[in-house]
Amino acid sequence: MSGLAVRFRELWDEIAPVGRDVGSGGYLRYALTAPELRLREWFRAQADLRGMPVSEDGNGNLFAWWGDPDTDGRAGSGAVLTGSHFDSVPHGGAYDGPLGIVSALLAVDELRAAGVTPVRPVVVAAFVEEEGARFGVPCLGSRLLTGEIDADRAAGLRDAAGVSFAEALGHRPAGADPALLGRFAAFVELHVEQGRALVDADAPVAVGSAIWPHGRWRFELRGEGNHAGTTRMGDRRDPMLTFAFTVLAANKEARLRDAHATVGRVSVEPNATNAVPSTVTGWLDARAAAPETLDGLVEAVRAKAAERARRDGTELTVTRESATPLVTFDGGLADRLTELLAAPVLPTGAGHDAGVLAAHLPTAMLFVRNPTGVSHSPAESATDDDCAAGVVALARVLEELACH
Ligand code: HGY
Ligand code: MN
Ligand code: MN
Repeated sequence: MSGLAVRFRELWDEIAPVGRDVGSGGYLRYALTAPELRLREWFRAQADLRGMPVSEDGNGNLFAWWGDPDTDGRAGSGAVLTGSHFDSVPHGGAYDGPLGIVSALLAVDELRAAGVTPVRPVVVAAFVEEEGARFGVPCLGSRLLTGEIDADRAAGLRDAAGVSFAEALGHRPAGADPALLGRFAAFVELHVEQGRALVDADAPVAVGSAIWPHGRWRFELRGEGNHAGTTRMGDRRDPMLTFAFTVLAANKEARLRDAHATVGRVSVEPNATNAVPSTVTGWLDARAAAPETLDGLVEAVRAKAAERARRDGTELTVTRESATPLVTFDGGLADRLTELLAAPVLPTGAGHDAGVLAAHLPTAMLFVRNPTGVSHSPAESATDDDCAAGVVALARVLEELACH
């Protein structure tokens, strides 16, 4: 194993146990909860070891600065931003998010070891609540920074225990920060691939070309709670029936469109074995290569659910909770990195903070090979050698963008 792969493994092992569930081997790193707060403190300590002041943007996003920080940790214009997120989905993998942050810290080390000094600041970010696993809106931190979500709406988002984002943050989020955003000339996010394209391409690193449009829709189905043992089948208004039909419809309509539809989260009231439910709420995660395909998919699922609700005597409410348009990464930057790295180019169906920032500054993504291709699961993986190749690639990109 290369020296860099050994250094990667050493740094990686410092965070690997944080938030790992003993039972599943997956991670429970919800934004601003104890495990993620420990990772934020680790990040601050690592930045301190590197003499990189850390600023916070008032939304929970952290920024470690290499080069020209003034008193409050902010710096001059033209900074090159990199980094990713620490938070995970429930029982998620180790690499989704943290790999981008650890790789960025090691890329700074590599450049320094090579005697390289940036002429513009290099900034490593840790964005808050990228997965939306606690407060329901993905990329919450980057959406706040860019003004893509209203600070008051974000402040009022609540987790399953009823804790608001503002309470978890300790204050009302500051919201859009155009002055800070204006300090960055580009953003490059390194991320573990969430698929097997790099396995098939037999390459350790790829450059991102686009992010599929995608979003989350809440399907609320209301019926009539009743006794499971005394209520005749013909007398029921059972929202679970409508919900089950909706899930099957989503699967079929997605397949018909070569799109992706997932219902991985459901809540049932009263959620008792011997009670016909009164309410069933399910969340549809829908994604497609083209916006019009996505729109058609969601409308087809909504129409099928509404038709079934009429038959079941249940009431349906569909609410869009978040949406990300088709993101095409900055062609000039992507081309420049593709040529620099002689790497393949990949689209992705996964959302990222880079997908939010891409509307505000030149943005690119690097993907690191994932042998299983699996993500949002304990089976997510990457080899130390491929992670080292990711660090080398990111260091070359940062040198290209910040050192000339
Ligand atoms: O859902 C996504 O695609 C991302 O992992 N947040
Ligand atoms: Mn993810
Ligand atoms: Mn991610």
